[in-house]
Amino acid sequence: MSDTPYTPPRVWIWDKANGGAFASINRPVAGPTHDKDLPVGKHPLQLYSLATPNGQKVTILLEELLEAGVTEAEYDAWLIRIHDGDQFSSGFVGANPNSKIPALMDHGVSPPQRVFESGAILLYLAEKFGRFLPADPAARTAAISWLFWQMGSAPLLGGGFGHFYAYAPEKYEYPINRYTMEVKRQMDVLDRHLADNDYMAGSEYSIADMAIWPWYGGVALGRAYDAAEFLDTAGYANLLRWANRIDARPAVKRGVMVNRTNGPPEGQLHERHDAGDFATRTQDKLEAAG
Ligand SMILES: N[C@@H](CCC(=O)N[C@@H](CS)C(=O)NCC(=O)O)C(=O)O
Repeated sequence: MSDTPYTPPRVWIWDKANGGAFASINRPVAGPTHDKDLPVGKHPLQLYSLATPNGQKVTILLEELLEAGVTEAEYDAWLIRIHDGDQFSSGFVGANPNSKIPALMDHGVSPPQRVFESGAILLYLAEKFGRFLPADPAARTAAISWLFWQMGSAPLLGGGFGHFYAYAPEKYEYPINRYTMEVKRQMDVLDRHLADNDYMAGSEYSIADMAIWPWYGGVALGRAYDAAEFLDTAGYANLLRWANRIDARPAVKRGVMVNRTNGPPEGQLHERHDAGDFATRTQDKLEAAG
C-alpha cells in the first residue's frame, strides 16, 4: 500500500487483493455464489446467524422470551460462517437478499416468513409474542426510536471506527480520528440519556436495550476492538452502569454464547437446537467428548 494520497480513477475497478480482515468475503455484487439449501430444524423459528453484535441482539431476545416463559419462542440457531462465504449460498440469499447475518425464517406461519435486518427481526419477534416492546404509546415510541438510532448509528461504530482502528491493514489517522469523534459523541448521547433512565425506553427493559447493548455495551465493557482505554470508556459512568446491569441477566449470558466461534470454548455454542444445549453442547464439552 502506498503512502501517497489516492487519486480515484474515473471508473472504480474491483481490486480483489485490497487487503484487510474482510478481503476474502467483500465483493461489489449481490446474489448467491453457490447452490445450497438452508437446514431446517424442529422448531418453527429458524435462525441463521453468527455471534457478532448484530447476531447477538436476536439470540438475546429469543433467550429473554424463553426466560419469560414464552415457550413458543423455542428456536434452532444455525451457524453461518461469514468468513467462509456461507452468507452467499442460494438458501441464505433466499432468506436475506442482502447476504448478512442474522436472518430468520418463521415456519410457524404459512407461507414461511423470512425476516432480515436485525432491527426488523427484533420488532417482528417482539410484536409476535407481545413482549419487550412497551404497551404505553410513549414508551413504545421511545423504544422504536432508540432501536432505529442503533441501526443507523452502529455502522459508524463497527464499519467505521472498528474497521479502521482494529481491522484495516494499516492505521490511518484521518479515518480513526473521524470515527473516534463520532463514536465518543454517540457514547455521550447514551450516557446522558441513561443518567435519567434505567433503560433506553425508560423504566422498562426492551428490544432497544437488546439492540444497543451488544455494540455499545461491548465497547464500554472493553470487549469490542480492545478499545476501552483508547476511547476512555471509564468516563461514561451511566453507560457502564446500564451495560453491567444488562450483562448480569441470565438470558443475556446465554444469548451471547449462541453461534459464537471465538473466545473460551465453554462460551461457544456453535448451534443451538434445544434449551439443554447450553449444558451439554458447548465446545469444551464437544471437544472433551472427542
Ligand atoms: N444492518 C444489518 C447488518 C448485518 C451485518 O452487517 N452483518 C454482518 C456481520 S455483523 C455480515 O453478515 N457480514 C457478512 C458480509 O458482509 O459478507 C443488520 O443489522 O442485520
